[in-house]
Amino acid sequence: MRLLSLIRGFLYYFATKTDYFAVRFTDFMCKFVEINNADMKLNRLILAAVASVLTIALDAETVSYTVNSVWEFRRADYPENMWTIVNIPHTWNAQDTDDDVLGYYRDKGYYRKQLQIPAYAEGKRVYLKFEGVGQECDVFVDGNKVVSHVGSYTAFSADITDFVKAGQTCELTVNVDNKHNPDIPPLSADFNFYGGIYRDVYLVVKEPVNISILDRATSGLYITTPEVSAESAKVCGRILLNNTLAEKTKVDVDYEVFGPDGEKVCGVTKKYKLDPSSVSVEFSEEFTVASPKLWSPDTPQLYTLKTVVKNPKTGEIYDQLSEHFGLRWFGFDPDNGFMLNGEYLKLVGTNRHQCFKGKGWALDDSYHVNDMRMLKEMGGNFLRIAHYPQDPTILQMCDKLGILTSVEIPIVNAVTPTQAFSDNCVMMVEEMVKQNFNHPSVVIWAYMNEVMLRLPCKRNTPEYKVYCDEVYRQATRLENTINALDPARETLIPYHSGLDRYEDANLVRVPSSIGMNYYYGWYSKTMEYLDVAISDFHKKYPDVPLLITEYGADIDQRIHSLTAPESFDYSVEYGDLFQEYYMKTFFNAPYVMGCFLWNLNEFYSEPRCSAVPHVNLKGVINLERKPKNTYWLYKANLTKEPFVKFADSDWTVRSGEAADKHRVKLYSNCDNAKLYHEGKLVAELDFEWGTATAYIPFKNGMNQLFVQTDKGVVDVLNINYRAQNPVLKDGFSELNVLLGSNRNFTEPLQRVCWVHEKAYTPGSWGYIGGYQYRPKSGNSTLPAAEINLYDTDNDPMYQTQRRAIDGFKADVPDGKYAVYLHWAELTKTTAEVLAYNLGRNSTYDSDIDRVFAVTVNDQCVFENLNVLETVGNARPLVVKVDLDVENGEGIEISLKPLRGETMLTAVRIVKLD
Ligand code: GCB
Ligand code: CA
Repeated sequence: MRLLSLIRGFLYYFATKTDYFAVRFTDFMCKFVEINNADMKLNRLILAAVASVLTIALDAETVSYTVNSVWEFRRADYPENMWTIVNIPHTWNAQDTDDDVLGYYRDKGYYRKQLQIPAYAEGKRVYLKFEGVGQECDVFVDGNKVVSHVGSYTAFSADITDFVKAGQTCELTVNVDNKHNPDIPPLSADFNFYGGIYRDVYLVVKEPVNISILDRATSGLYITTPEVSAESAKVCGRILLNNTLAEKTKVDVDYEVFGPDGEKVCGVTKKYKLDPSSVSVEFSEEFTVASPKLWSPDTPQLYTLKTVVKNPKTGEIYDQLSEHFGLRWFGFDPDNGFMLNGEYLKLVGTNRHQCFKGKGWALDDSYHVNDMRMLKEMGGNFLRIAHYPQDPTILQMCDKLGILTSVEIPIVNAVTPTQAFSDNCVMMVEEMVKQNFNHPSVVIWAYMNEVMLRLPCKRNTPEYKVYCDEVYRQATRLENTINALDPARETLIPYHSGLDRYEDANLVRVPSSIGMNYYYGWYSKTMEYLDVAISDFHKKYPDVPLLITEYGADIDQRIHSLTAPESFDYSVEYGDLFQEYYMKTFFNAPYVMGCFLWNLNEFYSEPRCSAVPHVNLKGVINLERKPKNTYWLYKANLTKEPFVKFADSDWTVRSGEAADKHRVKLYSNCDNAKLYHEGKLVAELDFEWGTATAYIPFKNGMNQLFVQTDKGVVDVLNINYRAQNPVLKDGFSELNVLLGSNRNFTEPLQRVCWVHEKAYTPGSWGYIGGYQYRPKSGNSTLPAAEINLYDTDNDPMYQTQRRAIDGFKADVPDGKYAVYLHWAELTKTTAEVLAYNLGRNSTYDSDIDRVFAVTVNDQCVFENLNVLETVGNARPLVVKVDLDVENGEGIEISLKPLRGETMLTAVRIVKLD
């Protein structure tokens, strides 16, 4: 009882204090109730308290809060009683998209929840709002279907008033299906299609006369800024009202515009009449704002339009809503760039996928917030929200931080030539445009990513012509829909590098700008071809604004290639070459309106089999949001506040030969810096394009690197260096060599440093005979196999091998040793052929028949080893051999072929004494 009256007192105080506090506090209380949902008794007590007070205080307010906690979930293929408790955001694919089994569950899943309807909902309207469910669903309240929705990336709402009772509990069920459906985009894509209720679910309680949330689940207030200049701006507010009463109703609507500092700029009260039982009736009002404070990435100042719907006689408030908007104008100058508020602004930023390590898409808001902060801190002023609309938090953050955006519907790779597919796309466009309408950060609506990539037939066939016509028809329909809904923004279609196919489909002049996704130097050709591609495009279409909607290289931060970095080795060094080249090219070309890195974050893509299987490694931050070098490269070139950062700062345990000089690379926006090694000045460096590099020897053990720039900022990096003496005499401890590989690989957990192979020379170590295995790919060969290794996270260790190898020798000193021999066969793979891999899909021998004998010093370890038979394909076989080395004999591993060629994957030699 004491607790109750305390709550009552609090509520009453806040509720009577101001409207604002009442809403906030109710919101808080309801969330509190939600969290304690499991505790029914406490729940009911609090609800009663909330209800008894809030009927007085809150009958003027919309109450809207998430009902995410304590749902029950069951996969349709599980036994009927196999319900588990889950919280929203939830997906049923978090694990099976990242395991060793190809494929993931794409079928039905059921959710249910005991939903409490607050007592204060008596006499009011009750709604549900879902921010996103993958990908089709039906929603029921106590068995009554209240709404269905198609598509994973947009919100929907339902009026459930007629199916619920205030103060009582109802059963909310959501039947979800994420099966492939040819009429729902995306049909295929380089990301996973997670099933489940993976974004927030809201319960909304409103007065019978209210601002409608039933128009495509928007807030019910659309704001346009048809004219903006430095002197003045025209602002138009369109409000949608519901009258659920059986009689005609008159309302007063107060419109008030507030400036970025909260000052009231203008306002007016309007009188409207609403017919009985009318839904989403539209009214609009225009304002003029003098000397507007313009919104831009440097000054993301937000105005607010507040609307209050009132009873004209009593002044009682029915509903109220405040929405942010920004005042800015923009457009393209195809020769010189994007213009914002009359000034050129090079758009530089990233794309983004909505997933995180171990979680798939089921992310709460804080993940979205953090990603946008990281983009802003990198200096990015643009986010291409590819390939689908994302959580509302993303655009809220972009408005607030000053990040321009494009938003896209999820057509990827291809279209289905059906009316149903086209209709669904039109519906998605409508939802996308309406739901994201008020955000000043949005300047482009986009659709159809690389839609000519997965052709259903050969080019230059009659079927191809039909497909091209269909793509054109669907594209123009989408373009017209967008222009009718929102003529104020630009439009965009992103292409892959096969421009001629888009010309075949007549797509070049459908949208107001073109995006190119370029991967020269990754999937095709050499990176220098980029220059040719962009200048050819601009020459051919001088009046078409060109944006670089994607470019990137997969990088695994554990892999370094010191001698010969190349594409598909996933090395940090190749990534650096690629990214520096691309950045300079785009920054030097004024006709490139913008360039958007693919991608902000690494992301899951189940069929991929690269250095980290199931993951696309092109993120400039990894799956856990640790920045890679490219992130710092951009920060150095885009931001002003002085900073300096060591490259490869996560590579803290390294190995190599004592005489090696090591790349010490720096990123900074300063002019120059002094580099110290163990307290001694070792280099004075000038930064160019934000980078500077020194080559210095490391000593065995800890090496402290310290840098200070002309602006006084500093960075420190401690490297634990495990020197292998070329002549393995003194202080030998261990040697870890990857055969058939030019890569170094550091296991982050065990901190074992694997180094690339070399040929044996007396007094040192290395392989004897054989060749590096390079799997064939469409246009050449690859440095490593694109095969997912079972039962290990150290896939890169096993994706290379040396074949026809006679042996491996290391002239180590006498003593006790453990010698670990690693093998893995890399044969047939069941992986799907990746469309976006262009010519880079690798092929493997399916008929490997390999038997060989292995001896270590004179000890026969295997008389006839058949790795494939022993452990199967793509599985590590690790054998530890104990050894006493005497009389300066060193270690010699010999392999003798019995059938086929010999093969060795890796060797680790550890001195035990
Ligand atoms: C593309 C696609 C994107 C892929 C990317 C890649 O062109 O638009 O969805 O993830 O290439 O990494 O291959
Ligand atoms: Ca799987």
